[in-house]
Amino acid sequence: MELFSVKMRSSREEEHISGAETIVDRAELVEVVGSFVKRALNHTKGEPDFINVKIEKLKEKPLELVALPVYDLMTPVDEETLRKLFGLMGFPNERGIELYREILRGAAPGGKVMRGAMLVKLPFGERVEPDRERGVRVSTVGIVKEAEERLKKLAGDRYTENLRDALVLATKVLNHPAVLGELCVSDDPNYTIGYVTVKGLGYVRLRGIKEKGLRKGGRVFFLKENCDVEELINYLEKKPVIIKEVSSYSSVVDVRELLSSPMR
Ligand code: PML
Ligand code: MG
Repeated sequence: MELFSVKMRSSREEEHISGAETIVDRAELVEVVGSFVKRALNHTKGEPDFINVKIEKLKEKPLELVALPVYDLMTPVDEETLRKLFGLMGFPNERGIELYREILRGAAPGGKVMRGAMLVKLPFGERVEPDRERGVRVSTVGIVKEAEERLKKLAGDRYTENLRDALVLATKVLNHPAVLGELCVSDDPNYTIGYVTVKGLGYVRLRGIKEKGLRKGGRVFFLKENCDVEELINYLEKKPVIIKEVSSYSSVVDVRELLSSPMR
């Protein structure tokens, strides 16, 4: 098999609109590029004036991972829920809430949306990403067709392309030993589901993480104190990862159910 990484990003007047990427076999390349361009042209954030599609042949065999278990929290999220999830991660709750609010304001200079993630380190949660405008972009990931189909089946009418893409990225991120968890708020104004991942638990989908219509969003990766940031960034950007299997999808009514999850 000849595998290729395909990446798309679009913007208007230099402001990021959307991005997508995958890893595909040579035979699927043309179809996938077409679908990415279509996606860029039909984004709810508006019409781009710049679309960049990059195709690269993989030089190394991808790391094969099983997707994180998904817990769909059916009750709307509030800051108290987020505090509990930061607690599970072992991250200071109040600093977590500050970062969440920073995302809602726009975490790049001037209140703009960052294209990539903030990196914050224990013990205090100071930001350590080298570029505060761009952040750190997770890249070179994909999911095999069978796993995608399985996720569709498990999630049923709660499946979205955003969920698929986010689960793939989040699985790669949390797989790194120095990552404790992640917080994500979509920057799509019409998409109000976000998530938190927690090491040893999984991916917790959070409904109503922002007000509908808000054109802000972003990600934070929570890191252990001894994390080698340069090595982590290299892994997140360059290491090819492909999701081979999906684990589970369960509904949760109260976040407290997760505190005693058998996974922990
Ligand atoms: C994004 O827009 O980049 C983030 C999407 C988050 C998806 C959350 C979910 O549906 O579980
Ligand atoms: Mg997005």
